[in-house]
Amino acid sequence: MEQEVHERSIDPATLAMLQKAKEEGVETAWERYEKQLPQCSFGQLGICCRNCNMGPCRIDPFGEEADKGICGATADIIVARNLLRSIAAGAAAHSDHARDSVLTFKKMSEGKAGSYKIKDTAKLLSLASEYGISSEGGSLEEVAAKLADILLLEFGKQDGHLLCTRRAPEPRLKLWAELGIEPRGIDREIVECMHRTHMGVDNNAVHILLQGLRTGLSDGWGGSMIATDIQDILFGTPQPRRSTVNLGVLSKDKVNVIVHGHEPILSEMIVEAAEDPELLELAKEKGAAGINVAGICCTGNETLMRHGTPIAGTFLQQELAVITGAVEAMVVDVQCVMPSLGELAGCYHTKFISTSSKADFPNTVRMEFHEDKAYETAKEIVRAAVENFPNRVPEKVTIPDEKQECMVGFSVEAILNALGGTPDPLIEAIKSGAIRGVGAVVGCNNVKVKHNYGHVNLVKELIKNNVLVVTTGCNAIACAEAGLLLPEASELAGDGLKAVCKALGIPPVLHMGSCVDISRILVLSSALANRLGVDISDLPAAGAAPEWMSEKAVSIGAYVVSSGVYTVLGTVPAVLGSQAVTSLLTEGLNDVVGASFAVEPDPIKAAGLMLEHIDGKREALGLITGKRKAMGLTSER
Ligand code: BF8
Ligand code: SF4
Repeated sequence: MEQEVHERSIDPATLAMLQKAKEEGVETAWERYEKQLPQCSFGQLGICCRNCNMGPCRIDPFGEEADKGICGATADIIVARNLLRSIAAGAAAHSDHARDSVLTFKKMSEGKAGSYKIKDTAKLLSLASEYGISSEGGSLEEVAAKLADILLLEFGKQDGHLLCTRRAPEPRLKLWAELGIEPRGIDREIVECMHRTHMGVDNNAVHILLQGLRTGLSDGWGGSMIATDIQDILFGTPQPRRSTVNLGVLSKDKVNVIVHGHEPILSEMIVEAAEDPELLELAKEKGAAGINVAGICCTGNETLMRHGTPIAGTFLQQELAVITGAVEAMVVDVQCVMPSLGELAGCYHTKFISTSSKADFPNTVRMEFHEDKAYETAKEIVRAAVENFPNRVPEKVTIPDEKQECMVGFSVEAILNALGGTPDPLIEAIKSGAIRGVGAVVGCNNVKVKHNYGHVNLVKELIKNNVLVVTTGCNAIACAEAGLLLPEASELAGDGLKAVCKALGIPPVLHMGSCVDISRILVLSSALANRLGVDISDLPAAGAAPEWMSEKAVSIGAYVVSSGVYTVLGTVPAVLGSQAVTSLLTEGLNDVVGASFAVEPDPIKAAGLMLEHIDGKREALGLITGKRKAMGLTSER
């Protein structure tokens, strides 16, 4: 049965564009989802295997027909192997992005990456000292070159463990060592996943899953962390600033250029090129009032955090941006880019420009982007957008009114700054019970969930219960669209959190960046745990991904839980076909890494699970619990 348009999102701008799509007869992810229904239940349960050409094999979940693949692989083995391949793909995506950042950084240090510069010298020097590089007497570029060399080695490392992991608290490091899951070289972990899941290699579900945890860790405490650090040096460490979000940020009279994908290496240059006097002059000649750059997905988060560039939408709004009829160029690099965009762009005047040597799509204009002539290419891209402005068809243009203000830019450095230089005020607020705990809410949109419903309701429920929320990725954009990233949103928070937010002038939901910036959440968790003299798993903290869809989210889940953070998923991972894997993920992991997953599609119930977990941790730490506080008691005993 066809779903009514209003059931698809809680966001009015999204609904308006879905209605427009319907009237204009263009298809979006929602229609394609309906055509997929009912989705294959073997796939949903994770019990089909195509890892060799004797297959595909599938296991009968009712045990009446095949209970093994042709090679003898059971449901447990097949589910675990499929999960491991997803983790590998997710870790590869984050880490390959990181590699490109470091390669650009290296070229910059050699003077071979024309327009890139060192933007945050303090961060460069602090990383140099962390990695034991002397900055005495050498130029900043020399220091950068040495740092780049050390970081590049992390990808192909054959001996020892990843250096970033040293940022984790001592007890966590010890635990990883005991379990044999300390990540080694980043590429090595990913390659080993592919090897282990080849036909006839690793056939023990627990053994396979441990490699999944290790590979996840090589992403969170490796690739993602390196990407964040290097991007901060090259483009600046985010600081609090204001901006706007949602489809209403598109301009009626300016040239609209959307940057979509994940790598700021490209979007930074586009933002700069859009201010080029020559192109602004050309825009005027073409009848436009200027050039407006807006982001989608995580590359949008990167430029939002560092420049306050507005964001046009989350993952599920990428097609809707084109449907406004007001986008001159949709410029994409890698990850989360729907291949449908090419055909869709053909229904409007939009130029769909792909730029990465790794990612081509149907019906794109290819304008490949290389660091040595980054600015020149960015200018060419923006020029193509400007020249496309006269092709805009006024009758086809509808820009929704929704344009929400937000406050963003909460890097760890910015949070510590807001706290007066140390995490102590936050710790005191947690100890006193003013802040009950910290919730990390992250991840995608997924057509299986009403767009933004899971994100917004879960976060609202947490802040109402005095949980300070840190957010990244599409959750951050969803929260911004709902007005939750404003200091004024503390009115929706419980009294304790409200008072803290008011005193510090911060929103109750802190935007910490893109998905690779979940590494910032790991660093913050370590700082809090170290200050309290405990492990991350002892903190009154919990994570959630209410609408996740991507394999990157699977890798993130693996490293967040292995780092000790209980995590609630809003969409069901393809593991239910194996009782053993399911119970390991939802229970067994507790005994292994001190945290586990839960699955709860209802965001209010999901928040309830997180609160329960947070209260349990408060109690274990001897802190005042919500219940005792409500009874007017000020201490635990
Ligand atoms: O890396 S949250 S839909 S945009 S995968 Fe993609 Fe998911 Fe959005 Fe960013 Ni993250
Ligand atoms: Fe079937 Fe085994 Fe081949 Fe998978 S690896 S397709 S289960 S025979």
